[in-house]
Amino acid sequence: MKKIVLTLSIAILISCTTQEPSWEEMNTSKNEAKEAFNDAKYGMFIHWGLYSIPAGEWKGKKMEELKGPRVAEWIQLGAEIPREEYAQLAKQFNPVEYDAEAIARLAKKAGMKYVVCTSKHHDGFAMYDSQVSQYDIIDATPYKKDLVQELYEACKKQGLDFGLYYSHNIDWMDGNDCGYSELLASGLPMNDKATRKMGANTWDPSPNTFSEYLENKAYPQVKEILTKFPDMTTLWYDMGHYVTPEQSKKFYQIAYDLQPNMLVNSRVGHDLGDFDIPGDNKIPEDHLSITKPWQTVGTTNNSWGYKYYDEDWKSPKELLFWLIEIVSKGGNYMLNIGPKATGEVPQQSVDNLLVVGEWLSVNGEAIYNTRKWKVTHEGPTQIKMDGTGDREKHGFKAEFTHLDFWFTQKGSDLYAIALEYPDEKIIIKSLNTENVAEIKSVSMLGIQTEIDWKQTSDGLEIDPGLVKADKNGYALKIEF
Ligand code: FHN
Repeated sequence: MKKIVLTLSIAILISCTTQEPSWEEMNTSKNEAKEAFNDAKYGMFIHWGLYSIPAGEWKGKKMEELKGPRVAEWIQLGAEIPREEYAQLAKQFNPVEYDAEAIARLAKKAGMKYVVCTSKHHDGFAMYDSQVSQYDIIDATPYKKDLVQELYEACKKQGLDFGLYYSHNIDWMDGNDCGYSELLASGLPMNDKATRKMGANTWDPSPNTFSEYLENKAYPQVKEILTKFPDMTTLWYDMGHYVTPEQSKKFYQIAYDLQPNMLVNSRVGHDLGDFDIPGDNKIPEDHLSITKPWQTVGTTNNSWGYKYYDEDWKSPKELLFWLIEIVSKGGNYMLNIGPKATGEVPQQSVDNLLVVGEWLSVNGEAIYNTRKWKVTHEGPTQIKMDGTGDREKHGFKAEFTHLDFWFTQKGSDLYAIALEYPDEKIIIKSLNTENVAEIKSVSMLGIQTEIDWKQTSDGLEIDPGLVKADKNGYALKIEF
C-alpha cells in the first residue's frame, strides 16, 4: 500500500514539475534576449529561393500582369504555376556565384548586427539540407550544398547573430489550401486576412490535408532547422493567417523547447510573438501603442525576391531615414537583399548598403544600444511610410532640411541626428531649458573639433560651419 502511495505521489510530483510553462512564462524568460534585440537595431533579411530564376516574369508576363502581390517570390501564385512545373526550376538552380562569406562581410560592413535568411518561403522549397522533404537544395538541385549552413557559418565567423525565416502557414507545394477549409470547418473565428483566402493554393493544391502538412512537414522542418542551426536569435514565421491558436502555440512551443532564448516574431499568429511587426515597409505612426519590442522589415527596392526589372532602389539617404526614424521610435530595422539565381547580390543594393555602413561607422553610437526618447523627431519633414505597395506607388519624394532632427538616448546621454548640414544658425527646439536639464557638453560624433553651442529657453543653438563627419549627415551627442 505504502509503495502505491509513494509511486502515486512521485507521479503527481513529476506531472507537476513537467507541466508545460505558460506562454507568459516562456515570453518573460526571454527578457534578456529582448534587450539584445532592442540593442541590435539593424539587420539583414535575405529572400532567396527558386523564384529568383524567373525573377518576376513567367512565360512573358510580368508580375504586374499576373495575380496577387507584385513581389517576385509570389510568382507561383501569380501565374498559377502547377506544383510539378514550378518544381522543375530546382533543376536549374545552381548558384555558383554564391559567396556566403561575402554576404556576411557585406552585412558587417553595412553596420548590420544580424542576418535572417529564408529557409523555406511560400513555394515550400527548403534552401537547406532537409531530411524531412526531398524538395530541398541537396536532393533537387545541381548545387547540392547546404547554402543556409554556409551562411550560418559565415555569420558566426563575422560575429553576426543569425536567424531564419520559415513560411509555416503557406506552402504551395505541400500545404494544400493553407488550412483555409479546415479553419472554416472548425468554426473558429477567421481574421479578416484569412477570409480573403489570401495566399492559398487554389490552382493545384497538394492532395494531402493541411493537418497532414503540419504533422509531416512544417513541424518537423521547424524542429530540424532549430536543431541544425543552434543559437539563433530570431525565428521568423510569416503570414500565419489560417493557423488556429493551438497551431500557433505549437509553433511557438517547438521554438521554445529547442532554443528557449530565441525570439519568435508576431507572425506565428494569435499574438503569440515575442516581438511585433507593424508591417512590411511600414513605420508605425503611433509607436507608443506597441508594447512589445518591434521590427520593421523593408526592401532595398520594392520586391523581396530578386526581380530583374525592379530598379526603384531606395537611395542611401532614404535608407538612412528609415533606419533613423525607426530607431527614434524604439524599433529595429531589418533590410532585405534579394540575391539573383546565380547567388550574386544586385550591385545597387550592395552599394547603397555600404554607404549606410559608412555613415554608421561614424554615427553608430547614436543608433546601437539606444532607446527612444520622449520626442522622436522635430522639423518640417513629415513622411508617412505605409507599406510596400504604398511606397512603390508614391515613391520617395522627401527633401530633408537642416531643421530635421531625430532623437535617441543612451543612459543619460541624448543624441540628435540630422541628415542635412546647416548653412545658418540652427536651434534644436526640443532641447530648450524648459524641456530638458542643463546641457553640459555638445559634441559631434566622429569629429574632434569643438562646436559652438548655447542652450536657451528657445532650444539648443548651434553655430553653422560644422565640419562634415559624413556626407549624409551627422549626430550630436548631448551630455547633461
Ligand atoms: O508574403 C510574404 C512576402 O513574400 C515576404 O516574405 C514578406 C516579408 O515580410 N512577408 C510576406 C508578406 O507580408
